[in-house]
Amino acid sequence: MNREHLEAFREQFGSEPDRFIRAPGRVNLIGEHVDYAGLPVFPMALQYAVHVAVRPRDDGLVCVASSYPGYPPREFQLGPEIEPFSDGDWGNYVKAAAVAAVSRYGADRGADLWIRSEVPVAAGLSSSSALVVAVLKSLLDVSEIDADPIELAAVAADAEQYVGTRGGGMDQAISVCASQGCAARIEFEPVRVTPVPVPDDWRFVVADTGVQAHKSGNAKETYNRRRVAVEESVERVGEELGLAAGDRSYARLLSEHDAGELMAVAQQVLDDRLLRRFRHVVTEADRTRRAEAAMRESDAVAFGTLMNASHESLRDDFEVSGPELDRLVALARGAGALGARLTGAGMGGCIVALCTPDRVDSVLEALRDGYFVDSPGGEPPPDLDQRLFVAIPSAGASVSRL
Ligand code: NG1
Repeated sequence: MNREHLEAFREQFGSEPDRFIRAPGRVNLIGEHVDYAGLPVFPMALQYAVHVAVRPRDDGLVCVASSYPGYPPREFQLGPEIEPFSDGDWGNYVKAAAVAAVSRYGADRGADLWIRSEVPVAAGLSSSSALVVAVLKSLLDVSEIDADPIELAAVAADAEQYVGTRGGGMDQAISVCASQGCAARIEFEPVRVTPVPVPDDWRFVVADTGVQAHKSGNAKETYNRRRVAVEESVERVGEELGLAAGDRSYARLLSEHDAGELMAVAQQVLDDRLLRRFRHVVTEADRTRRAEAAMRESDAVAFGTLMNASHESLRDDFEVSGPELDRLVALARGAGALGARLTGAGMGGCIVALCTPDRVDSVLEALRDGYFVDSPGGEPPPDLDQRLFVAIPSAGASVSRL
């Protein structure tokens, strides 16, 4: 709990909250743009979270306000039909959670919610999913509904589609199910979460380009187009391999063929654009599996090398990097990071770099001086702590009663 948060709640609603809900953002270490292909990913939850101060209401209204500029107060009635606000309105993330709370769990009690987010918005650190998970947990908690975490993760992932992005389920699963000190392998269909302890001497540095990729706005089309390309490719390759329509999944293809065989078939049936999207997914699946093994063996050099290859694939084959992301990646590598890559959907947002403890300061300094400070010896931006930091693998969402 945070005093300013409490006071902001009092000022907005004229009463006291009786519980706080916390849902963390995440940094994806590897396994990018493959969750919606049904393939495993490997993120960890951050020390930064969305916090909600909550007080139940008995009139069925959900009233929500936030500290974030540009996120004005919103209110609506809980019920079987909840019409969205206009396209791009932040309140739609709240409504997404409310629709799921009512339709999937029968929640019937409204609430006053005051939201404070430490997760940079539209930076590829999953601020949107942390918000959906935090509100969903809040609305279930006031209705005294105790949800199974794995089921909640899947419900939150479906819920977020209400805003129009056809995302995968990685962000919600890690925000709900993360374990302190661990990354996690997340598998899909059905969701499964396997914690993997992060070695004590590994440091993941996160740096935010400041280029925002709003998935309820400018980045939605690009993201959805990538997903369509990924789905179209697997359909065509699966068909060529004689699989029945319902069986043409990446998981099925990869269980029966190695990457070389799949690429040989793909070359016959896909145009250049789809071939590159397909190659990203197939090679990223392999990198993700090997990266998990490298973490289990504390092989930081191998992990870093796989991160580098992931970035190259996202830049060249998947085309979701950009000059700012490439620049941060180059600065981190140049200062001694073992690997660096864009993290999250891309098109802006953050990079993540792996370093040994003795290199952390030089990597932070290189990023700060080479990107965040305009001129040598100049001042960094006031929010530098949230834009450049060492990620601490943190626990999943939680509720605390006052
Ligand atoms: P971010 O980084 O939060 O925009 C998005 C998707 C993930 C995943 C990644 C790319 C949502 C809520 N999140 O994450 O499911 O596909 O892109 O790996 O759509």
